[in-house]
Amino acid sequence: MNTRRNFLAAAGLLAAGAASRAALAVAPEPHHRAAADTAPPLHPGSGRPYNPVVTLNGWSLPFRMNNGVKEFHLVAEPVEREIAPGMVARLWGYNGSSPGPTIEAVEGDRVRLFVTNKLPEHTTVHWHGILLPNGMDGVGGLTQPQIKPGQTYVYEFVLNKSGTFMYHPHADEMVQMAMGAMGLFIVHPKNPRQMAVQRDYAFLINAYDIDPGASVPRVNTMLDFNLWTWNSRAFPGIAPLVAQTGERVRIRIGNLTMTNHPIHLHGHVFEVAGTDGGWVPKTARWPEVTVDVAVGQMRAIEFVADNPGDWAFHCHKAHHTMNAMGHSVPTMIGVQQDDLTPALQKLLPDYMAMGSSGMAEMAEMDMPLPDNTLPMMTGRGPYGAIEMGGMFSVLKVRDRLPELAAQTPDQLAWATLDAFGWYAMPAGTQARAVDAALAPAAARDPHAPAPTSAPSGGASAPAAAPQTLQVQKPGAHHGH
Ligand SMILES: [Cu+2]
Repeated sequence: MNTRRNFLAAAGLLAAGAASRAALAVAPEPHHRAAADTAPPLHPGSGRPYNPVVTLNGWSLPFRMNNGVKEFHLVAEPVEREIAPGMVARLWGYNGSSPGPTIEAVEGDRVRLFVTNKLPEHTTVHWHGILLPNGMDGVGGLTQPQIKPGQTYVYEFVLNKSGTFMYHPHADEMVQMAMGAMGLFIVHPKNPRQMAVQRDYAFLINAYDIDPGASVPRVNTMLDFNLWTWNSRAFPGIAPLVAQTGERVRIRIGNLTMTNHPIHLHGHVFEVAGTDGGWVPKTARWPEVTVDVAVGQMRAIEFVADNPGDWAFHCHKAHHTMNAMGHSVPTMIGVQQDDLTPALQKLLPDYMAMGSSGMAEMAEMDMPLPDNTLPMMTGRGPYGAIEMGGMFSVLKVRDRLPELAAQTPDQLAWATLDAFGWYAMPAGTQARAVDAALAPAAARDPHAPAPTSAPSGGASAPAAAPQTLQVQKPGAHHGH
């Protein structure tokens, strides 16, 4: 008991250091979770009250109170992560998952974080965005010795600011983050009524370069990643976000990739309510439909879910809403491949001509893929293939959440995409096919030169335009 008290006293004063055997004896038993579904929000059983977040396809790390200190135990280790059904990646993470579990605490809390290294190389943990004593910053070589394999270190500091933060190694950083070692660190306001929302979602943006058929990321990739993920999940593996009409929704986003991601929400206008530095004063917010989250940044967006429907929510870099593909795929639009296909199929029986009129056909094709490989574009909605992959999900807003109406909002938060079906559009509110003759003629710039009959492209010119573009009649009224 004496040893323990001495350790606890010392921990507050010293920089992060290797935990003694006595210290390890008091470290909380580490919690593990390997499942990739969304865990229910973890309501605190002790400590200050707060409204827990829902981590998309993730979970929050249970803690214990020890003489007023909130104690967590992270274990850095190799993990297996299902990126989406049909593909499992071998990554590095914490406590059984990549990303590691979300750490939730409250402004004013003193936290004690034990870190055990079960990776094959040394590591550290940097608490990204949190203001703390220099010795707790987790930069291997600069503020502490590296945590060698098998060692346990302890970090301890007081959280003096609420907001959305992250944790990740600051040791062999490029490799360890390319392998998926990272997590969210949420600090809730001391007053649970401050900044209260009905739904509080959180996820990290990450990216991997995993060859088709492989399961271990290439760790030397700088920019040319091929799997664009949220919480190490790609569409259709990313959980939907759910809200009831009128609810205030917060989505917290942290970016630990090597590039920026313009995150775009359909059907709603949001405000950036939180940045790296904390909360944005209400008077300083402006309306947005896309928020660019730069490398190393955190953003919390907020909006009232006032528009029922199944709304796309995705990164607006188009190649980030696709799964792994060869970058050397040539552009084939307009190329007639009919003659080539039989010849090539003699050599490559699985060969399919693709891309002559775009790539949409690929979403419907049953292409032969190597094992453990996701289709480039996938996911099915009520009207067919969604033709998406990567960083794409759906915000499902309903006036009433029928099948689950008896449950609490908290319980609804982790509902899956098919838990309550697709949005039924009210009559007359959906785009539909019509007879082209009913449409007004397309307006044309009167000063533009008349289109020539023979395109200059010669043999490789695109095939005839689709029928719908040929309805313009001479003398018809030109739109204005
Ligand atoms: Cu992106």
